[in-house]
Amino acid sequence: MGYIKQRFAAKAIPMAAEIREFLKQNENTELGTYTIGQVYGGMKSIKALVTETSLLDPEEGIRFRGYTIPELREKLPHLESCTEPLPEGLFHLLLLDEIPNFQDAQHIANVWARRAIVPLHVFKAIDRLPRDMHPMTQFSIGIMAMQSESHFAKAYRAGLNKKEYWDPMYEDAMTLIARLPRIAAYIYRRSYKKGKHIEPNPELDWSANFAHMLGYNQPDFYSYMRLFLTIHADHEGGNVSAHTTHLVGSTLSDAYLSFASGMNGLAGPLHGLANQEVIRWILDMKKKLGKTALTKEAIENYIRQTLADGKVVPGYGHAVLRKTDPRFLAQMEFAKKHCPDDELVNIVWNVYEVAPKILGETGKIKNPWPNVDAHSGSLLVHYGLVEYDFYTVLFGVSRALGVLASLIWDRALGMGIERPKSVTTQWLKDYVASKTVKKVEPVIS
Ligand code: CMX
Repeated sequence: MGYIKQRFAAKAIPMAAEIREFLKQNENTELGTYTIGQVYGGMKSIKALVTETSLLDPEEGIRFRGYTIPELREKLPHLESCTEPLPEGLFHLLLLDEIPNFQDAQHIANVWARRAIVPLHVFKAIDRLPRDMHPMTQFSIGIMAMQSESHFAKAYRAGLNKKEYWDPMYEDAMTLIARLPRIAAYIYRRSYKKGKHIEPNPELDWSANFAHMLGYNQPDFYSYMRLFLTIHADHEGGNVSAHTTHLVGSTLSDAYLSFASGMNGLAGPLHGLANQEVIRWILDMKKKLGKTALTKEAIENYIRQTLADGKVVPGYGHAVLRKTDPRFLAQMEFAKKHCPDDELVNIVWNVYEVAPKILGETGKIKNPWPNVDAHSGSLLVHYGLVEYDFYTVLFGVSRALGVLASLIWDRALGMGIERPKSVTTQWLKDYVASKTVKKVEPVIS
């Protein structure tokens, strides 16, 4: 057994016993309350999931295993040539709840490098798809094509004891993470670079090798990819990509089936697709305003027009956050250091100056502040990666780290199949009519 896996087993087996004991004492303890509005409104703020890898505070933003984004940038191991953290180290933290040293991160990098070879049939499956099919659809199909390799599915069929479920789930998750950059880069090169593929460079870390296979070898772009792949990895368990992966996994679907489902959720414009939508929106604004200078006033008018047209301003708002997303701020800090004069980056900053006030004035948007997706596209364009339909795939590669670490934990802790109760509108009307109902303030935390 590899040493990361051994350390995982040493933590997970006692924790499963601890949770069983905790449940014996607290199974019937009441946990909050919720309203009919929340039931219709996407279950927001209802505490109904357990996810160990991260926790989101509406005011402060995400903490990965207790650490904020600035703390992670400071504490996670990095290469001598780069101050941004290695996502390999972040994965160690998410899985084991321990800040790794450089050797630990290197160990994970080596495991992923050894497993990175993608079976030929996966490339063949992708090659049969139309080149202009959206990259997220190709990505999901590529992940599904790898499912034939699932250790979990084979072991389950052979009659695996439920106490052992986590073990093949761990193997599948590690292999899947190892291969995602190659699949993503393959899709990018076939869609946009006439199928001229680039072989991996085993000398490079996971992020830099990914950038290299995409065809971008600037050291600063390597740094940005390390930051990008770290900050997009996890956002507690209720967001659509994390929740879908967990939900599908709760049926004992393997890591490939579960993660592909999560990616189909990430591909929606209200979730991960927003990173492409932001750049599309900014480029449209530039085109429509033509020769008009992009003053703050012109941007303000464009935002008002977007709202008047009944569209969302992409990259703004959040279901949980109520302040500027620290993942936006981390990218802003990166851009101030590396490309403060870039045109699109400056437009993003100008939008940030005017949009929150206008969105706030609508009186209905609960969070007028930017989220992670508001900044990433401008940096990607800066480094030459202009094909914005591809941006959500980058998000997806990163998201694998969080949701697959959680899936391994789900199997180790014996999380049950998800099956919340649904009711009809008539049931709710009868309920309201039959009782003296109490109205409560929805809890936003
Ligand atoms: N532009 C215009 N309207 C917005 C808005 C925005 N950026 N954000 C919210 N609203 C609207 C909602 O559509 C909703 O309108 P209706 O009442 O007419 O349906 C109203 O304001 C209230 O919404 P909310 O409670 O503030 O926000 P939700 O929790 O329902 O939705 C989110 C959250 C992110 C989907 C929403 O803010 C949005 O659509 N933002 C733009 C898309 C985006 O950036 N998504 C990425 C999120 C981060 C990620 O997952 O990657």
